[in-house]
Amino acid sequence: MLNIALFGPPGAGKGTQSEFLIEKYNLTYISTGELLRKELTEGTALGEQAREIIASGGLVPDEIIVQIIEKTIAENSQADGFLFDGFPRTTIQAYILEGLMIKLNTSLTCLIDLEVSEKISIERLVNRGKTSGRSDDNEAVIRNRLKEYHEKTLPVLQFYKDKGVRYQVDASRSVEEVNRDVLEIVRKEQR
Ligand code: B4P
Repeated sequence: MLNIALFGPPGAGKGTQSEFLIEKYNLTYISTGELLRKELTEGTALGEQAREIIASGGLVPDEIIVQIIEKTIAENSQADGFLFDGFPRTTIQAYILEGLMIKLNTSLTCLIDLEVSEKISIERLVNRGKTSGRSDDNEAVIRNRLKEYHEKTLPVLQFYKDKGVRYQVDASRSVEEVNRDVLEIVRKEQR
């Protein structure tokens, strides 16, 4: 079973690279950001709990993320493999993912860390904000998302470095160049 996590700051290109990978490897796509936005659109109780936090650029509490992830994995327990986009984002979430993978008798194959500078993150997301309609795609909120990333998400890397499954990719290049490196990592890990 192939299980991949795409990691990186806001605007690194996680969503963009996910599209190539799910198509090529027939993976079940789990983007916590997308799942949360669906809850917001549907106006569920969970979505309402998350709305203000997302709009201000904070991280949604782990308890909410766990509910969403457990439900989505349970609904897709027969999947050939998973692609996690934007999860895990805290060390607690990394432990939770490990437990869920063990239950499925599998493990995370690789975590691909898409590295970009803050300058590029901000440029890409401000640009996307012109058309995305996302409440969190404006400069003040993006800066807060980056702050949260540095404080709460970056420490997750150590967890995967220790397990020997963390790979780095320079994500400041074109979509095609990044994609070539990402596919190369997955090809090697699949063996
Ligand atoms: P996400 O939806 O995950 O938002 P993100 O980190 O900004 O990633 P996104 O997928 O949108 O951007 P990408 O890197 O693909 O999360 C939103 C919010 O939900 C979080 O702030 C948080 O509040 C909450 N949340 C989600 N998951 C959570 C969790 N696990 N725990 C707690 N809270 C959670 O960048 C895309 C942009 O860059 C696009 O415009 C694209 O066109 C452009 N781009 C990509 N690659 C490019 C390239 N190579 N060159 C030029 N442009 C490129």
